[in-house]
This record gives sequence, C-alpha cells and structure tokens, in this order.
Amino acid sequence: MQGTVLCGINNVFTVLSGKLRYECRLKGKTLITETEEYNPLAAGDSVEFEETSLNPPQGLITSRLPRKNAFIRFNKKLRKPQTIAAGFDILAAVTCVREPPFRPRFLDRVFVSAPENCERWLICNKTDFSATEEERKRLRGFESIGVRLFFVSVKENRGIEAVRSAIDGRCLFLVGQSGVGKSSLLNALRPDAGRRVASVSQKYNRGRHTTNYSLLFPAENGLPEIIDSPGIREIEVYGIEAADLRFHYPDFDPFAEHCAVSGCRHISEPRCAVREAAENGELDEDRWLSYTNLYGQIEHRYGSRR
Ligand SMILES: Nc1nc2c(ncn2[C@@H]2O[C@H](COP(=O)(O)OP(=O)(O)O)[C@@H](O)[C@H]2O)c(=O)[nH]1
Ligand SMILES: [Mg+2]
Repeated sequence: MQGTVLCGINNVFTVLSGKLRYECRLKGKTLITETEEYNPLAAGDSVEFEETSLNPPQGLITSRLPRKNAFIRFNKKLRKPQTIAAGFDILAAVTCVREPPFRPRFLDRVFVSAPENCERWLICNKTDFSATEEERKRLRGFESIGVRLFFVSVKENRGIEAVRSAIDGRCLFLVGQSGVGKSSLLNALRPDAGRRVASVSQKYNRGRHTTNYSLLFPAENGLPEIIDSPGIREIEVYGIEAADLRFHYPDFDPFAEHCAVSGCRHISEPRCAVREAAENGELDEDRWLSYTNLYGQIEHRYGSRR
C-alpha cells in the first residue's frame, strides 16, 4: 500500500492512505536511503507500507518512494542532514520585523536551501508592527531573486485571503524562525488545524519550541494542503559547496559579469564587481555580507574543494 507521511514522532509515523490515517513503524530497524540522515522520513514523503491492522489502522513502512523535492538543513548538533519537509509545491518563508526581530540573513539561507522546483514566497507577518525603511528595502530585495512577497497580519486578519487564493490547490510549506506566526497563519488558513500557538516570551522562557515536529494537513473539505514546521533557530545549508554558493544569488549576476577574475567567488578577489556594487549601494550590502558569512561557514565545514 502507499501513503503520505503526515508526521513522524519518535519513529512512529502517521501515514494517510485513502481516507485512513495509519499509525506506522518502520519495518526493520532502519529505512535504506542514499545518504546517512538524521531522519529518513519527513512530512510530505510518500511511502510504501504493509497493513498490519485495519481497526485501528496500523502498518509497517517498507520504503520511501522517490522524492519530488525536499527542504533539508544540516543539523549542526547531530552532524547530519535533517529533512524538514518533502514534496511541496510552494516554499513560504514566514517572517516579521518585530517580536522576534527581523533576521534577513536567516531568510537568505532559507532561499539558498530551497529546492529548485518549487515556487518561493516570503510572507511577512505582524504588519501591525511597522517596518523601518531599511527593513522594507531588504524585504523588497527578495523580489529580485524571484520571491513573491505577501504582507499579512494574522492578528488583524489582513492579507490572509491573498495567501489563500494564491495557494490555488497546491501544497504550501511554511518555514521560519520560532515566533514569527507560522502556526497562527496555518490556523487562519485552516480553521480545523487547531495548532498550538505560544507567545514569543513563552517560547524563550521555556527554552523549547511549541511545535517540535513538522505536520502535514492534507487537502480536504476544500481546505488547502499545508505543512507547518517547527521554529528553526539556525540554518546551516546542506549539499552546496562554497564554490557554488554564488549560483544561488541571482541578484549578483548583473554585476558578476564585470568581475576582473573569471570564476570570481566575490569574496576577496581583486576588482570584484559584486563587492564594489555592495560597497557603493547598487546591491544591498547586507546581502553580500550575508553571502560571505555563509561562504565562510560552508568552507569551514567542508574545506575548499576546488
Ligand atoms: N502582533 C502580532 N502577533 C502575532 C501575529 N500573528 C501571530 N502573532 C503572535 O506571535 C506569537 C507566535 O505565534 P506562532 O504562530 O506560535 O509562531 P510560530 O512559532 O512561527 O508557529 C503568538 O503569540 C501569536 O499570537 C500578528 O499578526 N501580529
Ligand atoms: Mg509553530
């Protein structure tokens, strides 16, 4: 039988097949996949399983079917790739400018880590707080890398309808820092979800996240398909070498053509047109600084291979 993983907690997976939700475990100790992973299955994965009971629905997962795409980060603590979600059509980075503070460099990493074959959105929530001119500019900058921007306030019920209609029957994956309002947005789009929402101070005081696993809400009763994910504090990108990082910054391209060194990586090369553009304000300087920062981190982890 085949089904879709809705969530996995401590190696117990909820798998939707037809109208039934099966409680599944893995058949055998581990699932064979190409690389060593922290979690071989994530919300949105398609799997094959054997039904072991129908009432209640239970089963054993025998394999993971090929993935259309996935959002993977490198889990620093465990030193292994960690899949946050798989098989989505739209990746929506959720952000806000206050509570918690705006972290554009985090967003840069989200879009670097986004698979090629999905639409990219940036949903700026909490517009009941006003953004500074600088923050607005940085937000608008994401449009130059093909990201669609939405401004919403779940609290004031603004902008939600625009998001709802843009989903247009596709699977939306919500990702972002803890506290930006992912679960609040999910609850607004899917009143049946009843996902727990916690104040930012509650989250920090307890030192843990309210939502600690990804959860897929399947399309049903005319409601959109959404994957909510736990708040991520940090993203270390996975599967991209430092030398290739520049290809994930399409806003650098118009300047990169004029770099003096061929194959310029825009770090410390002489007469680098990207660096010059950042210095003279033609390119957002923080985008370039964010790039060099991430470059350094990747190089530190893997070493320079070229
Ligand atoms: N001011 C304001 N607060 C909001 C808004 N949306 C959500 N919040 C609050 O932000 C906090 C974190 O929300 P939550 O949905 O749990 O964030 P998540 O960690 O990204 O899932 C909660 O206290 C929400 O009530 C908004 O539009 N404006
Ligand atoms: Mg949440």
